[in-house]
Amino acid sequence: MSNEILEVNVANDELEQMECVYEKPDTLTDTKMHYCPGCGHGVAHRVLMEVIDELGIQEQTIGVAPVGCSVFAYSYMNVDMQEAAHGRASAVATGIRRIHPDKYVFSYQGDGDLAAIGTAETIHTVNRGENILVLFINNAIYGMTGGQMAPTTLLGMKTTTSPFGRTVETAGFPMKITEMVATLPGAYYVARHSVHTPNAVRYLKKALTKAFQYQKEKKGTCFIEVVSNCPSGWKMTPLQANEWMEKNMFPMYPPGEIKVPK
Ligand SMILES: Cc1ncc(C[n+]2csc(CCOP(=O)(O)OP(=O)(O)O)c2C)c(N)n1
Repeated sequence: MSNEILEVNVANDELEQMECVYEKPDTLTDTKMHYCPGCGHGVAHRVLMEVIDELGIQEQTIGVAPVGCSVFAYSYMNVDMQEAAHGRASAVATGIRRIHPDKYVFSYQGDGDLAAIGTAETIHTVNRGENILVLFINNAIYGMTGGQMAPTTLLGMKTTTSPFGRTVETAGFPMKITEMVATLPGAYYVARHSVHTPNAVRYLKKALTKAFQYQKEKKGTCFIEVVSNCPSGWKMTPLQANEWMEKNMFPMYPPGEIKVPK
């Protein structure tokens, strides 16, 4: 239920008697998000910002968001933010972290961004072991531009540019870029989680907390994938999208820790 509906239906004195079960952290602004109902981006934003809030590093954190559905992340995330050109977020984050070695720096990137136009930047950033967190939101399509096929699109998956389903013959195999970067020596911590259940959120929060700790210790690149949904692009209800994601995305992109420090 949105705040607007709450304000209309519930009188102020009734509201005062209600128990507050959740408060938005200071690290999220009051700006209403533009995301579609059920989209994982909004939850991923909240989880990331909750962790930054709990670690007390709001003033020391700088985020980089490129083009994609999360292009307005700077309006929602109440930390210093820098926009990057499509695919270039990890390169921009590299520059920021090198200039500010004592700040916490993250990039927040979609799969079209990170695994298509930004493949080179992604691989070289991790290979150099840059002390940043790369947060990779994989919804298997280009969400913002209308649901085109991405490198992460599943075989047989219908998108606006693969209306009969992705085939190996024309588009190759789904790219498991998270497993690929885990093979690079610069990758210190690599994990894959999701945000579609409370339990999944708990795992992601733990992973993000570790990543910021490792970044403080200058251990190298931390890379966390969030397998996410796109109800609008997949043309499903939010519930159907989450069920479809579990059934179809998880076999290809299984949640769990992929590379952990020895
Ligand atoms: C250099 C450049 N090429 C292409 C585009 C068009 N474009 C904008 S967003 C986008 C896809 C974003 O998809 P993804 O990174 O998966 O994020 P999502 O929207 O799904 O969260 C594309 C191709 C652009 N803005 N700039």
